[in-house]
Amino acid sequence: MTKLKALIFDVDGTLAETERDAHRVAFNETFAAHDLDWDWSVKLYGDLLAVTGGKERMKFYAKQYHPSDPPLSDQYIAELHKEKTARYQEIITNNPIPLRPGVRRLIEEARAEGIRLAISTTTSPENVSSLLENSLTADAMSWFEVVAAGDIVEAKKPASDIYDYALKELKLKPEECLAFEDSGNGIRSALGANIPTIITVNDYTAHEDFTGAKLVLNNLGEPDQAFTVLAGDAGDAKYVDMAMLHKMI
Ligand code: XBP
Ligand code: MG
Repeated sequence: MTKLKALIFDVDGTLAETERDAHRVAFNETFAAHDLDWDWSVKLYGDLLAVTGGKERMKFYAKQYHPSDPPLSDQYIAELHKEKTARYQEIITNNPIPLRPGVRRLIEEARAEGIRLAISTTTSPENVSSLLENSLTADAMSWFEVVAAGDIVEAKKPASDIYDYALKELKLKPEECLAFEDSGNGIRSALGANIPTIITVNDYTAHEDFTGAKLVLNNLGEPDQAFTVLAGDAGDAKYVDMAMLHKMI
């Protein structure tokens, strides 16, 4: 029997609902500050999430939605993104975004058991630390042995590179880990690295294809707030805890 050794968490949409009210707002504030006639509505942003990575998303948007405008240089996109990143951090520091149900409980339980923790995300590393320090605990970065984030790999999710990198750094086999994701791009990335994956959906991702997931849930649940199983078999469990995860793997 394989022993579960590490949990690897996606960030945006999985640990916290950061996209609509933090990333999106930071993009829009940056566009306005640069007199760019771009405004990403809640609905449009949902469509744009198909492209992972802020720089990649802006490039895609410019090409698809403003095809006759002169193309923006990589340098200008990088400048916009740097500013967007600073604005994002300001937003989540001033108004911390709560962790999703069950996230803190599961992470604390895993730590207490000596289960290793890692992050695998498309967003920039400084955004990960801002979120975790503001929404989990001040020294949260020391809780995660590996933070695989942003441009550390060339190809972002749905490519498996970021999970391959996390596995390499953890020196673990994929079957010794479990990944937690919220999106179709995320699960393709994790499964591409052969890591069993649990999905917690959100409003932006609920309609996506989660073929191959161990479980698809509305959230991780809490002892007094059972999860809803959308696909897969959770047995008798009503919320995700370490006992349930050890049985699953
Ligand atoms: C989600 C993303 C990110 C964020 C924006 O990452 O695709 O691009 O929307 O962050 P994940 P950046 O779900 O993998 O955590 O602007 O820093 O890319
Ligand atoms: Mg995500």
